[in-house]
Amino acid sequence: MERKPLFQKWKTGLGKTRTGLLARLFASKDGINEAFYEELEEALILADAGAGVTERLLDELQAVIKEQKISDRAGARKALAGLIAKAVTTQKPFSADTGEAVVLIVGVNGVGKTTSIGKLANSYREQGRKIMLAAADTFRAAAAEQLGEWAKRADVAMVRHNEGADPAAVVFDAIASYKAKGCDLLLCDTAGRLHNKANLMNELGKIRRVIARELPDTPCETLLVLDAVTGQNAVAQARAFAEVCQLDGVILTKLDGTAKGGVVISICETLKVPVRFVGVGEGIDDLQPFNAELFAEALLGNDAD
Ligand SMILES: Nc1nc2c(ncn2[C@@H]2O[C@H](COP(=O)(O)OP(=O)(O)OP(=O)(O)O)[C@@H](O)[C@H]2O)c(=O)[nH]1
Ligand SMILES: [Mg+2]
Repeated sequence: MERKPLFQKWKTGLGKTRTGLLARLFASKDGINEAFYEELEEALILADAGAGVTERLLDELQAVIKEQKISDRAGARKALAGLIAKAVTTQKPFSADTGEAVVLIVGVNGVGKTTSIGKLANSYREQGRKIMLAAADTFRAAAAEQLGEWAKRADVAMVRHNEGADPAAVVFDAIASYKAKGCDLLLCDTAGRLHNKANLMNELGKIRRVIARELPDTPCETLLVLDAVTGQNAVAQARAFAEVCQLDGVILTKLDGTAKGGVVISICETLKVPVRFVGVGEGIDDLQPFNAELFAEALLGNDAD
């Protein structure tokens, strides 16, 4: 019952990827021949699944096709969707979904950190959670104002300091307010930069230490926000972040504006961390919890649903 609208959103969100080579390839009535594998390889590379992932998926698909004696492209699509879903599935639930949690949002400039926090705050508030936002991006002018706008729209509380303040001090005060108000989810915005690794490491390390000290029994996850439009560069960015801080998951934004949806597979495979949410637009409702099966089906352009 609920599946249809969500699936529609995914289909719209993955619009550019879907109407591309992958969808056309599987819609073809031709059988499974040499050209099929060649075109599939090209389509997966163009969707930014990455060379290594593409090669492995093709090998696995070939084995399944042989084993199950699949002879048409609809069957191949189903088999590939299963393989892709398996590659991007995580068994570990998102900590905020299982109880009280702190979520630290990191990522380079302009990827959609603040927007994603606004969407997350709204969605979890709608689910009955009590949210506190920490405006720990004290680096960029107007960053706190921007988060403040989202706090207003999402109808949640926020703690901020002045520009240039210590981000860890903002988080410290946000935790005090979080405790006083009886909140159960703290979302922390951070400054978007990676140009100075030592600084970033210090800043994030300090924030995590404050959280560990002030909320020792609350799980804390760091989510890296990546812009899907940047394709394989997003994977490189993720590697760079993984070098300086602990990463627990990814939010992949702007999936609505790119034909590079395959990058999801690449991120899961290379980083070994789950994609938790995907951004499919600029509106407050345009953030979806990541669903492996729906993603795989939408990516391959399954219009049967
Ligand atoms: N189309 C689309 N646009 C998005 C999405 N997520 C964010 N944006 C847009 O991306 C732009 C940057 O978003 P911000 O949330 O300010 O990004 P940020 O990472 O906080 O940026 P800095 O704080 O400057 O590092 C805004 O114009 C957002 O509306 C998405 O899923 N789809
Ligand atoms: Mg921001």
